[in-house]
Amino acid sequence: MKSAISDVVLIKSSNGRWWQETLVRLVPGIQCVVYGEDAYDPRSITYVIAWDPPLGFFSELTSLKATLSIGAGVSHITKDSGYPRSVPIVRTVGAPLRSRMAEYVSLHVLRVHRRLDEVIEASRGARWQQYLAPPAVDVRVGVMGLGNLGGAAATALCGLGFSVRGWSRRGREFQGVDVYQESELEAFLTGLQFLVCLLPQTSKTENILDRHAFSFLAAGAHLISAGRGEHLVEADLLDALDSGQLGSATLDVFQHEPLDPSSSLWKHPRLLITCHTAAAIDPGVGGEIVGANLRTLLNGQMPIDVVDLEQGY
Ligand code: NDP
Ligand code: OXD
Repeated sequence: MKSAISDVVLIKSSNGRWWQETLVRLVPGIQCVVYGEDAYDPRSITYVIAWDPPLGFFSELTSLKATLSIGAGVSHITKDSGYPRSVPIVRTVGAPLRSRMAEYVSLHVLRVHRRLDEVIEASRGARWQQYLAPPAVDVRVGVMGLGNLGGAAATALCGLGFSVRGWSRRGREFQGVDVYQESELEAFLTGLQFLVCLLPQTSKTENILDRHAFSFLAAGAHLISAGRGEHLVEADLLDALDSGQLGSATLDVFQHEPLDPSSSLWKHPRLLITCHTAAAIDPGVGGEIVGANLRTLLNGQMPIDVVDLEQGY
């Protein structure tokens, strides 16, 4: 490793001390300071490891060489217009996140498809009630975003036998999936019975889950939103649920997290809230991924999971 001694890592996380101990163990010789807890000279900071830094966080970090996002998404960093655009951002991705997201999407598509909530209710009420589901091949599921996570979800859904469509910016081919490109959004949405959103948050994808999008879906379609809360227009969701245009929604991400206990979303009978855990992995595994990316950077190389700041993801 070339330069660990002169490099200083600033950590911004609610779990800052854990990250400090982990990185010092994984990257011998590295100095780490924790935002909000340790004193440091901003000009000495060469790397940042962060989740949801406050606006203005980067303004005095004049020696910054790269930022490592604790998370696969980076909108929590790029939302700051003061982020220095020449400084690369590396995101945290890998097989553990992919299999977690594949589990989450499969779980909730199957829960709705096999009417599990009603099955549980009948069982609790000692009612012998058979709920039959159509064959999976007759059910159209659309996945928005066919990247690391959307790709894993689409592959899992294909494996379960669903008829899977995918929507991505470039519309690149994807095995087993009927792929649509950015300009084909309406054709992609038309007649879907399930819509799964695994897009990154960019200026083009914000508010994409709105009444216009819902109007193309099959009546009573089901939404699973696990990309970012900023994709969803909450008022349009509630209207679509109340009108029956949507049959249910499963939401993992929100504009403000944690979701306020007074939010009406918690109370809607056809809404299931999960708490940004769709692709949550073991912290130790996440630490290993970030540590490996930091070692690559310190060796003077760029990790493969560097973000295209022009595209915003
Ligand atoms: P990737 O960057 O690997 O994939 C993004 C996908 O979105 C690509 O297929 C890309 O198209 C597509 N896309 C981007 N912009 C557009 C657009 N304008 N129109 C159509 N398609 C578009 O991201 P990941 O799969 O790793 O992660 C996706 C998001 O999931 C993250 O950004 C984050 O917000 C969220 N996330 C949620 C988690 C959770 O637990 N809920 C955990 C981790 C991440 P193309 O293939 O052409 O580039
Ligand atoms: C995210 C993550 O980016 O949890 O949402 O990794």
